[in-house]
This record gives sequence, structure tokens and C-alpha cells, in this order.
Amino acid sequence: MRRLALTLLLAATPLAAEAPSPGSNPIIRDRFTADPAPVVIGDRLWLYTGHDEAGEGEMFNMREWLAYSTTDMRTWTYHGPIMKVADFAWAAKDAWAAQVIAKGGRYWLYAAVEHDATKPGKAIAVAVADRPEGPFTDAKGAALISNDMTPKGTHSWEDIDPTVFTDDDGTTWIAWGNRQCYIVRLGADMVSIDGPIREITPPHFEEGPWLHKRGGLYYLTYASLDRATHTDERVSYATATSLDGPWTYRGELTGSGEGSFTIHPGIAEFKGRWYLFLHNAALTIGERNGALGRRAVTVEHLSYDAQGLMRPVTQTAAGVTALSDADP
Ligand code: FUB
Repeated sequence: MRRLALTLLLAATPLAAEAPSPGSNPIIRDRFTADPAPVVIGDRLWLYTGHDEAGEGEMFNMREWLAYSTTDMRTWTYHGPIMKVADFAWAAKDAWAAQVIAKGGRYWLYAAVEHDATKPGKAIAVAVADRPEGPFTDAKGAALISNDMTPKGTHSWEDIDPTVFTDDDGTTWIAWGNRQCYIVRLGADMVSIDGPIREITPPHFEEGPWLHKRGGLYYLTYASLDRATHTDERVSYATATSLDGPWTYRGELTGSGEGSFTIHPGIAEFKGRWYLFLHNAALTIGERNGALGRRAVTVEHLSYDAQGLMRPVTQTAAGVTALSDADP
């Protein structure tokens, strides 16, 4: 009889939810994160993200940038907010997409923010730190790029989403944009531009460009929107044998992020493997569900075919805990 009661009790007890394996997606589950930007520094991969804090009815509420790091792509160390948009005295709000690179023994953060009323519109800020975990401080005391510097643009938020890339000759380039994509060489001081701003907008470009190089090929990967066929962003890319172009459109790399209008690529090679960071809106934290302004960073394996083209990537729950195409 006792045995029957125990069997009935066990049958009626719901199974405890299985804890997700470390490293499965989304990789950060205790806060909403967006716009992932990885960079390898020594034996760690650092990941800089925006912090989504939108309440009900809010589109975005982003006030600071966060940093995480890992040595194994499975377990992530949180380093806290590394900077707030309020630390740029000339900026009004919006800690939007950022990227950090190391150069000259220092760490340079380029970020999209809203400029104050003296130069209305979005702008690109630059900050510097002596360690990857910060503290980062405003390196220029003014915008590096402001809306008046791209007068051909059609809207006030075209100067967002900087990607920075140092070529083999040591020159650093910055590309950015929303609907128009621009590129310019950075000065050796990292806080000025050196040369004319050129427009390089690839097909269906929406925002979130990411520059990287593999072998002799340059890749411009970005959030794309083909308004004729879909309503949420996907990731597309183009390649070139020189940063001067011409860029060859290579089509879509991913579909859309679950529940998310935006998707934002970040690419890194770490310990001999390639990774594609993205975000979606599939995370729920307590009573807060995913939304346009409550996103979650994910990561997938990235691989290339014999021609150097990136193989299509699907956002998965298993993420990098699954075998990659590059695995035997
Ligand atoms: O996170 C705010 C904005 O949404 C970013 O700057 C865009 O790339 C999009 O993800």
C-alpha cells in the first residue's frame, strides 16, 4: 500500500526543470543584454554588451555597458558595468551598441549614444581604459562622429553601431551606420578620424556592422532588413579583398532572432575556433518576458567553406555546447 502511495505521489510530482548546460543559449540569464561585442585579450574572450532595462511600453532603456569574460566559452565571469552613458558629459542618453579593441596597451571603447541638443542626433563616442574591465573614461570630451559629419544621411539615428578593426599594417578603421554604412580610417591617437568618410552601404543594410578579416579576405557582417520579404532583421554579409572595396554581397548568414526585431552580429576567433555572437528576445526573467528592449545574447559556432564563405548559422538553444561543423 505504502509503495502504491509513493508511486502515485511520484507520478503526480512535476519534474524539476533541468538546469541548462553551462554555455547554452542565452549565455547570460540574470539580466537582459544586447549588442554583443567580443574581443580576445590574452587567454580570455571578453564580451561587451549593452544592458536592456526597458519597462512596459518602453522601446529601449539602455544606460550602461557591461563586460563579461570567459576562458572556455562555457562559464562567464561578470565584471559589472564598465561605463555609463552619463560618463560622456556631452551625451544625452542611450548606451547603444559598442565595441572594444586593444591597441597600444590600452582598451578603446567606441559606442553609439544620443548627442545633447548642441548636435542633435545619434553620435559615436570613444572612451579608454588601462584594463579590459575598466574603468573607461571619455577619451575625447566630444563626439568622434556626429550627425552633422554625415550630411547625406536621411535620418537622425544613422550614426550608430561602430565596429573597429585594426588591419595587418596597424591602421585602425571604424565603420558604422543605420541604413547607410560608412567607413573611415582612425588617427593614430584613436580619438580622431584620418581621411574622408566613405559610404559603403551593402544590400539590405540596416545597422550593426562588424568588420573582421580571415586570411586575405575582409568581411562586413551586418543586421539586414529586406522589407519586401520579412519584418525582423537577419544577418547578412559582404566580402572584399581590400577595405577600399569593392564589396561583394554574400547573402544571409542567419535568420531572425526569436521574438526580436533586432539582431546584432559580433565575431571572434578564440583558441582556434570561430564564434558568432547574436541576440534574440527569448529570455524571460521573473515576470519580465523578452521584448524589443529586453534582449538576450547568444553565441553559435561559425565556420567557413573552402572559398572562405561563412556557412549559414541557426540560432539554437544548445549554442556552443553542441558540436560545430569544424568538429571531426
Ligand atoms: O541596442 C540599441 C540598438 O538596437 C543598437 O544600436 C542596434 O544595433 C540595435 O540592436
